[in-house]
Order: sequence, then C-alpha cells, then structure tokens
Amino acid sequence: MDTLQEKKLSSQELIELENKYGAHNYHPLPVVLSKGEGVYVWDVEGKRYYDFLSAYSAVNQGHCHPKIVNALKFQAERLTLTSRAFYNDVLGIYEKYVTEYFGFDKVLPMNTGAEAVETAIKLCRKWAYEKKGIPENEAKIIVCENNFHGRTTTVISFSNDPDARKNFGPYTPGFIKVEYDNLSALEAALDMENVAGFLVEPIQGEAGVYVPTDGYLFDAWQMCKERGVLFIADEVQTGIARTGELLACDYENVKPDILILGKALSGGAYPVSAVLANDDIMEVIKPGQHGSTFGGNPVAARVAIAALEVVKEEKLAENAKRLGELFREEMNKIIEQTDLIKQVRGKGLLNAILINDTPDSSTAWDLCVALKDNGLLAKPTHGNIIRFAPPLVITEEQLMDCVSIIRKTIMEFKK
Ligand code: IF1
Repeated sequence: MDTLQEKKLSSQELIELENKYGAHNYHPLPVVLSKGEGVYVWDVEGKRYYDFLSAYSAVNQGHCHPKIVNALKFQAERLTLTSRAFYNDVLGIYEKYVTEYFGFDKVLPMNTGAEAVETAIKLCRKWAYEKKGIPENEAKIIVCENNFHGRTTTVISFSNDPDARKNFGPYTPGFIKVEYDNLSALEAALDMENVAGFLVEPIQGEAGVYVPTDGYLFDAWQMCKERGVLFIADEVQTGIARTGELLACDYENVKPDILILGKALSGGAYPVSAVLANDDIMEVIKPGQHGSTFGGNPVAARVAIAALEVVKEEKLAENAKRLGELFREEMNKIIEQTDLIKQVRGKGLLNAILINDTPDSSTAWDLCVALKDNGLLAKPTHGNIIRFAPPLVITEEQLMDCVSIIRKTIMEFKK
C-alpha cells in the first residue's frame, strides 16, 4: 500500500506523527495545512486561512501558481536532474534570462538561500586573494549585528542570535560585526586591513523587519566602492518584488557587486537560489572549485523562469508597493485604538507589528493563535514582533478583509 494512501489522518494525528518521528527544530503554530491556492491555504479539516507569512516570502507569486506548477510538471516529466557533469537544454536559457533580468554578466545557480550566501562568501574571499591581493586566509567580511543569512556553520558563526549559534562551534573566523544602519561603524570597519566584502540584508527580516534609514544602503555602497570592498546584498527575503521594487536595493539605485537570491526565485515550488555577479568577480571560480548536485538542474531552471515571468506579467512589485502603503495606513489606524500594538514598520508587503509586551512574553504567540482561529496565519519573529507578509498577488479586497480580521482579533484580545 502506498504510505500516503493510508486513512485520512486528522490534524492532531498528523501533529503527533511530526512530534514522534521528526526532529524538533521548529515550533509550528498548531495548524496542519493540506492545500494552497493564491493567498489561501486550507487545513486538513477544510478550514480556509489567509497566508500572511508566504513561507517567509518564498510564495510571493501565491500558492501553486498555475504557470509555475505547469513549468514544474512539464520539466519533471522530461528530465529532472543531470548533475553539472553534462549540459542540459534549460540551464543556459535560464542563465541568460536571469542575468539579463537583474543586470549581471553571470549567475552561479544553487538551491537554498544559505548555500547561496556560502557561495557569495567563497566568491568574495577568492576574489580578494586573486584580484585584490589580500594575503591568503586573511580576508575579512563585514556583517551586521542581528543579521540572518541562513543556518550553515559558517553563516551562524557570524550570527549573534544565541539560538542560531550556541553549541555549534568551533566557528568560522574572518567576519567583523558592525551595528546595522550605522555608517560610522561601517566606515571604521572598512578602514581595517584585509576587508574583502560587506554582506548586508537591505531590510533585516528575521531581526524584526528593520528598515534602515533612507540613504544607508547607498552610502554604504559608495563607501565600499571607494575602498574596493565588495558590496554583497542578501535579497533572499527582500528580493523578487517583496518590498515594492524588484529588489530592495532598487529603492536607492544600489547595484550590488554580488547579489544573492532565493525563496521566491522559484515561487515556493522548488528550492532555487542564485548568486549573480559580473565577470571580473565570477571568473575567479574555475571548473571543479565550487558546485552542487542539484545546482542548476533543469527543473529549477524552468521553474525559476516561470516564477520571474509571473513577477513581471502580474506587476507584483507595483501591487506590493501600493497595498503595502495601504496596509501600514490601516495598521496605524488600529494602533491608535489599542495599546496592544506599538508600531508597524516595513516596505511593500514585508511588514511587522511590534507588540506592546516584553520579548519573552507569550503575547505575540497568543495573538497569532487568535489570528489563526479567525482565519489568518502569521507567526512571531523574535519575541514580541509579528511579521505580516502575504503573497504579492493579494487583491485590495482580500487585504482589507485581512485588515478586518487583524482589527477584530486585536480588539477582542485579552492578554
Ligand atoms: C528558518 C526569515 C529566518 C533569509 C535571508 C538567507 C536565508 C534566509 C535574508 C537562508 C532564510 C528563512 C529560514 C527559515 C525561516 C526564515 C527566516 F527571516 F525569513 F524569517 F529564519 F530568519 N538570507 N530565512 O531570510 O535561506 O537556506 O532558508 O533557503 O531557518 O527557520 P534558506
């Protein structure tokens, strides 16, 4: 008997299976999803919810977008994986498409965001030794306090989140931490010796959707350029139209030396990530010096083309910008009527509200459970911050329906 054909299990039974047989590396909200379409997801019992997390901004194009699913199905029935030991008939077309789409000479295709960040770090270091003349093993990369760039050992080596870092040592050296959105701190670090790159999130997502001061990214980029330091933008979460522009860097016309993409690069249908750079940087990687079994596979390539076409065809950045402004306006009206929420912040449809309670309180979690009961799914980031990030295909009518759900839940909420 096919394992999945066993009798239909209830949410509770499925939760118990995950608890018993799955590592406890997450603490999910108590809801078991079985179907997704556009801005909606349904649980096992058939209850419909608005998805206000979008799988951490991987489902910008909406759940199971037909164009993306058809691309996935088409390629899955033809050729799924060749490895890069051989060429395939989709990768070159995708590489041309994605490099022209974002304006770079070349792309190095990977699978997860963390892999792409690791790739960018290796690329920056190798460039530093072979092009900038930094002594081998002496390259330093500047990162920001409260960063989130993934969960691999090197990446958590420069995290300051104890949960992400503790007891995973020994840690990878070669990183300098500076305060986010602080140009003088960055300048001081840039004046240190052997600095190769500056790795930054244009908006710090996991930290709680921290939008830096206008001009910070541009000035940081200029300071790096003046010193021959690579500006590395991690747009895994902020990219692909999420913040109301194709890239968050576009707000300040910043052109990163290395651009990191993931998540919505595939619309959430398949793990696809990418590192883009121009030839003078990308050419330091020679055959056999970096790779991945699945990186650049034909399914990923075809899915990513479809996902990027949807962004343009459905004007998702424009929609995110317009409805993001409306959402923050509506949240600010609610904030005036309650002392439960202190602030709303964000750009486009990457927003978060600050709960008026201590970070170690359960208020944000409890509010998310109440939102779930009222048909909207969201999850706290750190402590007292709830991220609100619906798929970018959301309509104004659906958004206003969600605002009503959020208002109702907050007004009825008892700590
Ligand atoms: C989790 C949030 C966390 C990212 C940025 C790289 C990666 C991420 C800016 C790595 C991944 C995910 C990971 C997931 C929860 C989510 C997340 F910020 F999006 F909410 F954790 F901070 N750069 N973010 O945001 O990409 O390897 O996951 O494909 O680990 O719990 P990945």
